[in-house]
Amino acid sequence: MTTKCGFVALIGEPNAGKSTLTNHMVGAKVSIVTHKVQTTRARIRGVALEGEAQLVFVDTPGLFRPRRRLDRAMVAAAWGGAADADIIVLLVEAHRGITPGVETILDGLADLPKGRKIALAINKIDKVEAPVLLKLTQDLNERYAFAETFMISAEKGHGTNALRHWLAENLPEGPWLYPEDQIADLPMRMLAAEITREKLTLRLHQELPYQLTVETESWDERKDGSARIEQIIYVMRDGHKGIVLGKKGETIKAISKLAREELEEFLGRRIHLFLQVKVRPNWLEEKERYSEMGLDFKDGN
Ligand SMILES: Nc1nc2c(ncn2[C@@H]2O[C@H](COP(=O)(O)OP(=O)(O)OP(=O)(O)O)[C@@H](O)[C@H]2O)c(=O)[nH]1
Ligand SMILES: [Mg+2]
Repeated sequence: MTTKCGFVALIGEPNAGKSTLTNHMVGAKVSIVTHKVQTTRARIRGVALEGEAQLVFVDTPGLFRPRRRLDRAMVAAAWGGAADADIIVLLVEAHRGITPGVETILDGLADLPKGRKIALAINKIDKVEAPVLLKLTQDLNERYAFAETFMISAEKGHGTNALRHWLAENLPEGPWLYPEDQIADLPMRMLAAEITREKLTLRLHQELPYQLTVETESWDERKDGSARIEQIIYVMRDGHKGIVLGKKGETIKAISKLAREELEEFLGRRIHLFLQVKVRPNWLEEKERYSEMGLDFKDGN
């Protein structure tokens, strides 16, 4: 029996559906998803099996024009993920088409190390009519010679089987990198922090989600099988702290409840979650914050 194994990097503009596709392929939520752009901040690996092939999906931060140190580190992580992968899948949103952002990414493909297969996945096909799709497929393939084009809906699962089969066929032969039952390789404390950040991002408005970060401070196993988890939410201003806490602490209470429920479901046991908000005006310039996020501080210089 010959096994296959390799890395499949999913790249694209923010909001293209990379994390949704990762979760769909893995069959579990390993990467957080929101309707807002720039949700994913670091590379998240999710593992899927297809016949004799182990597909290691690398969900990446969206590619956009970076302004801050954090943005630059995110974009560097995304291109780095592509450069290290065996196969790259570029996700383009069907209803948005070839935006200036997509143009920039298409230009960037030329700079990747040679020898990688690059496929195109037009996502969110549930939002457009067939003629639009055919035209977009044509236009994109004129701009870059993709190894293959797929039309998918990551959310509804349309077209994803064909993509999975093709990926499995095109991965190199080799031993599996992960045990059969492993679906992610993000440390649990990071995954737990991500879940809380997802709830914060969904609940808070405007720029606030982009100006905070969540870290798991402690994780204690208890005799009764439950775990006590303490997390810190770093914000940049006193005013932000007030908003995160909400009137009489209502906001943080609601966020904490949602995060705890999701953690309990994911881990299949009781969790005691304690959230604390700290004002840290300069966290975006602190090296330790980046390593906690799984990003390289240098990349943001
Ligand atoms: N209608 C529709 N919505 C989708 C589809 N795939 C993803 N979405 C939605 O698009 C939004 C963004 O999805 P994400 O998976 O977070 O996108 P992403 O590319 O990981 O975004 P970043 O992490 O910000 O780069 C979410 O609201 C998803 O529910 C799809 O096939 N159809
Ligand atoms: Mg994402």
